[in-house]
Amino acid sequence: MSLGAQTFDTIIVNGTVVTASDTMRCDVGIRGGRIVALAEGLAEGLSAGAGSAVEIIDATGRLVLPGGIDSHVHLDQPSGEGIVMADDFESGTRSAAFGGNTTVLTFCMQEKGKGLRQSLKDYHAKAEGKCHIDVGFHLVVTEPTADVLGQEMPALVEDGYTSIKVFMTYEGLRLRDDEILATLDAARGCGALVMVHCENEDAIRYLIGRHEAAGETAPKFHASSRPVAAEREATHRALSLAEIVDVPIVIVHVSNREAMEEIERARQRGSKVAGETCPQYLFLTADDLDLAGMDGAKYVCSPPPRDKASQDACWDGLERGVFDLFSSDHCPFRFEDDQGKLNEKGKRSFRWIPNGIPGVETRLPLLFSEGVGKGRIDINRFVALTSTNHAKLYGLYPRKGTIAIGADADIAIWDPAREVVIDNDILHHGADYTPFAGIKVTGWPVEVMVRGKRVVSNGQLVGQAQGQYLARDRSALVR
Ligand code: DUC
Ligand code: ZN
Ligand code: ZN
Repeated sequence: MSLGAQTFDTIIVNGTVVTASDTMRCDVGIRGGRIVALAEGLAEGLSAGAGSAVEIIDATGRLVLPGGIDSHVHLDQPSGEGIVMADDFESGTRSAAFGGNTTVLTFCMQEKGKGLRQSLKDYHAKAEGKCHIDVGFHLVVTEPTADVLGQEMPALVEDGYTSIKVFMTYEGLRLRDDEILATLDAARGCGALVMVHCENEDAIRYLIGRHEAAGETAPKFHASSRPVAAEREATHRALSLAEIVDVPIVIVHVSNREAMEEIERARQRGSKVAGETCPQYLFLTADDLDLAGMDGAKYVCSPPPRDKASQDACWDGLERGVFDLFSSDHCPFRFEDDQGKLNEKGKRSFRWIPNGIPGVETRLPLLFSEGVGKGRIDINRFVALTSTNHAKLYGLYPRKGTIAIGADADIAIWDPAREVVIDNDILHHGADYTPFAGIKVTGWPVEVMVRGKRVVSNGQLVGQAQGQYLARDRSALVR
């Protein structure tokens, strides 16, 4: 068959193309930023030499995957008095690109006293012109007033902001049960997908107070002040509240088996629930918070990493389909910094250590190496967990999250044999450490393109910051 009439800007040849459902040997033809052909022999008769208008990328021995979509990333977010997040939209999306990602969904916090629109305006200004990959925003509802729920949220969903997050913990952010119900009910009305951070704030506040009264202020007490039961109870409550108003939800950053069981039980009752876990729950434990001096502060995040049995449970959940999403929950703070982990108050008590760790660049290699490489999941499930399911759940599919005719040419080419020891020096985020230092992985993304334009090539950032804001459809889970 002649493909003579076809013209391409770029052809990826000789690679193994992988989607959430298929693995195939074919070339990928790209034109105008989109995938326009998947076939053998697309470059026959063309040469990559000077004068050829077509860029030919030889992917011999490599995997050609949809670019990663990390749907849980915090960038340039206000984080409390005197605390500064380590990544803005420039450094955060740069780091994400080097880690094989082509889209990140970040959080827009509703500032107290402001509406959602005003907060969004601020976040668009922070992101404008700075992003190396495509970006969307989840809305964090902190003040669910009648105006926010009745007017702003439905209008914003129509405008493409189709997901929101609510917190059950952190004084100042947490919503009470009636507020959560009202938010879920409003989301049901307009088709927004609600993500819930499930931890029982009252129990945590009590335990923090008890630790401090006993003089137990080291970083390791962050973990014991936020026990599994506090996450399990809140997970159960969030699922029950969603059931009461009959609306799908996403339980984010699940850290242990008991919370997983709550998700499974809700599904058995007929609820539509998506589950997310993150690298920290597979690769870290509470022992990491118990390092000498203040080093444990590097691992302070919420929910905290648990024990080995919980790690095994989370792997099991990835294998069995309890989890739909594997996200980084990238929420970076510098360690040696009085505006970061080691702020003055943080040195006095774990209560003041900012919660969150960097991980947007290491998410994919960690799961590829320990998941696919060790035979726990296959490569198609890897693609589903790290890209396709994020696109489907957050209204980007089929434009994003797959390699198919008509999709954006968002592609990561992987060297499946490259061995890398993770070290902060090789990463591109703004943090001064990585909690995953020392882990040896096999498999690394070597070329990354967004809408057909290379962003990372041969270990270098190339081109200008051309990431775009993504207006999104409603979630496949609410449709
Ligand atoms: N929740 C998140 O989702 N990210 C970082 C901190 C937190 O509590
Ligand atoms: Zn959270
Ligand atoms: Zn988060």
